[in-house]
Amino acid sequence: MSRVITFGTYDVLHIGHIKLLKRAKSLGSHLIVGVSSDELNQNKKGRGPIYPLKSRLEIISSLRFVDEVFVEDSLELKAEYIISNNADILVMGDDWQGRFDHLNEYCKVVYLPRTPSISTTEVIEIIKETK
Ligand code: C2G
Repeated sequence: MSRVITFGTYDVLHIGHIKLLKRAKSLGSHLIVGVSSDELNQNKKGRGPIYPLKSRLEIISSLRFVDEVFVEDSLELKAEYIISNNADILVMGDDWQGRFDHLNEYCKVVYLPRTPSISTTEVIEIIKETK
C-alpha cells in the first residue's frame, strides 16, 4: 500500500500530463497531486496559468487515477509536503532530473520520462497561430 506524491501546474491539461499521472499511480496504490498555485506558476514560468487554481484542482481531482489533491504554494516545501502526506515515493518528470535527489532521505525519488512533442506552452502557441 504505497503512497505516491507528484507536483505540477497541469495548466491546459494534455496527454503528457495524463501519461505522467497514470504512470505515477502505477508505482503505488494511492496518488496525491500537489497542484501549483497561480502565484507559483507565475514565478516558475514568468506567466500566470490560463486556467485558475480552482479549475485546475477540480480537473485533476476528477481523474479516476488521482486520489487526493492539495495546493503547492512553494517549490521549497517538498519535504514538508512529503512528510505531511506520508508519501513513500516522489515522482517528477525528467525535466526535473536530479533537482530533488536530496529528498531521498524522506522517500524514494523517481523521475519519469516526459512525453515528447507536447507542452502547455506549445498548445498555447498553436492556438494563437491558428486564430
Ligand atoms: N509532463 C510530461 N510530459 C510533457 C509535459 C509535462 O510528462 N510533455 C509532466 C511534467 O514532467 C510534470 C507534469 O507533467 O511532471 C506536470 O507538468 P507541468 O504542469 O508543466 O509541471 P511543472 O510546472 O513543471 O511543475 O514542484 C514542481 C512543479 O510544480 C512541477
